[in-house]
Amino acid sequence: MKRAIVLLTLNEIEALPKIFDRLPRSCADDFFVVDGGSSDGTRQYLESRGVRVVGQPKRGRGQAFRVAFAQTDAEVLVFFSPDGNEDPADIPRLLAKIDEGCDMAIASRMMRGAFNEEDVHWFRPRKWVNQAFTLLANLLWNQGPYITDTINGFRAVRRSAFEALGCDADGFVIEYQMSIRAMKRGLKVAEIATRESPRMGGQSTAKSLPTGIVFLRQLAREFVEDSPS
Ligand SMILES: Nc1nc2c(ncn2[C@@H]2O[C@H](COP(=O)(O)OP(=O)(O)OP(=O)(O)O)[C@@H](O)[C@H]2O)c(=O)[nH]1
Ligand SMILES: [Mg+2]
Repeated sequence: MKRAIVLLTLNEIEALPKIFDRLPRSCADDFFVVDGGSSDGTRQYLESRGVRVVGQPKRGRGQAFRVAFAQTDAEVLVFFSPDGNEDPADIPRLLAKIDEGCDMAIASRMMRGAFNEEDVHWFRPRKWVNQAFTLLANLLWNQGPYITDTINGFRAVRRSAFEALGCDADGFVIEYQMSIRAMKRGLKVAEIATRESPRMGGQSTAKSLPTGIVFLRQLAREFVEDSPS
């Protein structure tokens, strides 16, 4: 089964060089980057390391996922964001879950044994909001085992599953849409416990309030999505 590791970048020049050499590239057949339009030298850094960098017609992580699938004939794609939040050592663990037969494997920051960036504080607004969206999705659509982190982008996805989901979200809500639709279609989703670390530099582009509103709107849209045939 052909596999690809895909990095998703938007202005990650501060963190990327600290992570790049730790990527387990030998566990995949293809390796490339989808870049959302970096202007800080991210693209130049990657090209100087001999990496294929693909641009996007429009900014947004949802766009980036679709560009990634169109760029490779790999049957499994694992998406990695090189900003410091994610541990490269989890990549082979996600791929192993796919090998065991699941359609999508998510690195969970919420399950037993996992660690969320906010767990160092008692006040965890982002985690709680994420958990509320996750609870709603599970209550509304999940007939299988509870999915603890429907939102994390660090995941491996089979091409057949991605095609069955028909996801059209453009931005940060793409992962939530993928998780919801995987539940609706009864796909097999597995999770591994991960440790989320802080950003190593650069800027987040996921602003909490606007992102929350987009998530609510997506939830409403998923109610009216035609049932899959
Ligand atoms: N290809 C692509 N990547 C993007 C785009 N927007 C964000 N990213 C990348 O997606 C990853 C996640 O974005 P972040 O801004 O870190 O969002 P976050 O992880 O919720 O926020 P932090 O907690 O600050 O890390 C990073 O690696 C970004 O560089 C985009 O439009 N296209
Ligand atoms: Mg991040």
